[in-house]
Amino acid sequence: MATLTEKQQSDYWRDGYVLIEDAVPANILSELQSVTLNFIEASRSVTQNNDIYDLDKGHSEKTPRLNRIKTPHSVHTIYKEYMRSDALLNLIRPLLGPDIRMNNSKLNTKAAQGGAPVEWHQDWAFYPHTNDDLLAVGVMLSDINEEDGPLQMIPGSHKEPVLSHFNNGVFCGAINPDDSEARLNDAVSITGKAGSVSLHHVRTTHGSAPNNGTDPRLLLLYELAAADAWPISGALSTYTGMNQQELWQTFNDNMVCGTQSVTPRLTEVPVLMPVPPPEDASSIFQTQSSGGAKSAFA
Ligand SMILES: O=C(O)CCC(=O)C(=O)O
Repeated sequence: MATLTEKQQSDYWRDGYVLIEDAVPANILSELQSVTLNFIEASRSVTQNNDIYDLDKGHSEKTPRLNRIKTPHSVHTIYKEYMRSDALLNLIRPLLGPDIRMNNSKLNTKAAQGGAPVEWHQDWAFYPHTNDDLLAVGVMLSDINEEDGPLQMIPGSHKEPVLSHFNNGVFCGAINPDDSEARLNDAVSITGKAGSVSLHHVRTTHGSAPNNGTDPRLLLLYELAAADAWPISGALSTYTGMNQQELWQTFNDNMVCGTQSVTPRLTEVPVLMPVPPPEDASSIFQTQSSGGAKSAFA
């Protein structure tokens, strides 16, 4: 079973990301793939965004085109089981410690031949916490080559300032591509075979171009946090509107391993709240488009 080597750990802390090849056991990978393809099939009858699907432009019964399956862990147990398996946790515990909570999951199914880009951003701008021991796991469920719109990262950006994600005074969830501090010319593409896993730090600048390949680009993402990283109130829409019982229940339901801390660890982290919001902040795609983010990929 894959574990995170010392070298992979030091690469992660140096670059703000790391790629682990052949990380998903074959039986789990094929189940994740077949469940995901079934969800894409089932989207044929869906005509507008709902709790499960975020549809891409041009979606139809004949040609399903999805941006994303919104919260895979809540629609099929396999996504939750893999998240809690040692196959995955052996890669994460060396970086986040023994107590880990999931904030959210999503499955970005970037449609073939033009599926939507994700503009450059730092996840931290969307959900600041009391410390920055958070990362996103990207599980490749399809082979992802350069033409498929792979994740791209800016090495070392997790140690640099958090950049503006605002447009005309509104949070637009994207860095202006003209911002020279973003160092977009340094971008590295994270390509690999299905079953590879990437980990990126919550402050690493990343984005992805449209999918110009012939198949959907399937990337399952888990947003994980050390359990003593508490979301700063008002930042994370996942928890907004919950009463204290609901919040506590959700935190505990979302524990991936270990126990939920009640003593947030406060560190010296730069925070800028993601408000005022744009007209539609229901997902990163809507935040970036309704917030008028300037595209780096148009
Ligand atoms: O799917 C991608 O290429 C990027 C995903 C991402 O960064 C996000 O959803 O926050």
